[in-house]
Amino acid sequence: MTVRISIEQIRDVEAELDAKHERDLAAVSARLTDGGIDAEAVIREVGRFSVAAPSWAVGTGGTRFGRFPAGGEPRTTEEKIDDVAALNALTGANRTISLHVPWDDPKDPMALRQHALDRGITFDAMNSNTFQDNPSTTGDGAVSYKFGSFAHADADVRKQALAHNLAVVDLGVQLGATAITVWLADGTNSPGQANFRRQFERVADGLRELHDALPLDWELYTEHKPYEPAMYSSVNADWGTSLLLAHYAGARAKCLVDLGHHLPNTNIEQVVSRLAMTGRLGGFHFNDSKYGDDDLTVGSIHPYQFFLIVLELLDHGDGAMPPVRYMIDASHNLKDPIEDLIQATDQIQFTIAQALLVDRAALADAQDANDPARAAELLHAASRSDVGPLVAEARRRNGAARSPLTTFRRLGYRAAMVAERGEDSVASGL
Ligand code: LRH
Ligand code: MN
Repeated sequence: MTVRISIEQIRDVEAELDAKHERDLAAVSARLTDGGIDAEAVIREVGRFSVAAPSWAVGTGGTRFGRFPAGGEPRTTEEKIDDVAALNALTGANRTISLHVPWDDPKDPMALRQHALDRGITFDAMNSNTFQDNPSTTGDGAVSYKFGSFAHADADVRKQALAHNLAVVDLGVQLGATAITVWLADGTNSPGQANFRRQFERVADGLRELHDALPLDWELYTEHKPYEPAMYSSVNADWGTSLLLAHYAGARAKCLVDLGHHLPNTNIEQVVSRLAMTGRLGGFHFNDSKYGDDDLTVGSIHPYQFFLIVLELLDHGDGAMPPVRYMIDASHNLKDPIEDLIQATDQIQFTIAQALLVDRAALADAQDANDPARAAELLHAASRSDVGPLVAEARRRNGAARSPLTTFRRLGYRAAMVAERGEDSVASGL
């Protein structure tokens, strides 16, 4: 495997952590065992978990007010895979990459597949793009997505949007992927601009055509979002609409929950519970937000909400993380993109370990006994636990780093990439 960060390098750099890690792990395991919790089971479940890295977030993100490249950014999809492989070497929990077409538009998919395989990386859900006019997605400019794609009043635009999505599926098949996520920017910017019902029906028809054309082992994910870039209405604005669209599209259509795609104060953990209950919870785009779709680091603003979301997932998975698609969807405007993905993955691993400490049987008893204080005590006991040594041990057993961000810096990966790729290399993406 030709990953630029090897297990040996990590072991060497982290050798000084061994003694303290052993002590901390023994102490935490003993405390949990006293509390009737199987620390080994927590370590195994954290070690089993993996979250896809978005190809569009290994470069620096920006806003309409500016973009400040980090230097040494990946210039090709191959280099993006190299960076995800380096990330995975450090976390042991980013074993897949999610591509976004045409930001990723490999000329030789089989060579790209081999490039990834040689680095222990496989391809997760593909992402189509009918929210920008790109020659390869608009039939060389034959159409424009300015007024939408699947929702567009013009059948030629809808046909082109379907053609683009089918091309993304075709590429995914060559890469070994088995799912496509469809996020549509389709909507309106002013009252009266379009008929809500006809927009919905056109999108539903388009998604059904796409669903029916999928290979039998594939799934389709509808991703809802209340606004942006549409500023008055979005066709797929919320989880209810997304569920309606999935039902309409077909049995292998499910809903993808991007945590940033909810209006302030939305109870996202309840949305997760509802979708899971219907069997149509397809996956996640993990991130965090303060105001809008800010694409900030997972758990950096609302860590307790994220804990409650993971707890709903464990409830749905009967004590384990259910087999849905986990992806990070973030935009790194100021932090080094790889460092931000390390912190996001670490926060997810940490939160899974904490949520696994919840005594779910006792919680159910407290709920049945209408004892909210007792219930809160059970959640607090878990969410206030230091599970760091368990997470570090899970990573160590995966051949990864116990202290991934410090080790990333000490290995000088970014400096090596700046030397190789240049100060001003820019990655395609947001
Ligand atoms: C839309 C979104 C979607 C992606 C894009 C990069 O806001 O969350 O998932 O296509 O970000
Ligand atoms: Mn998203």
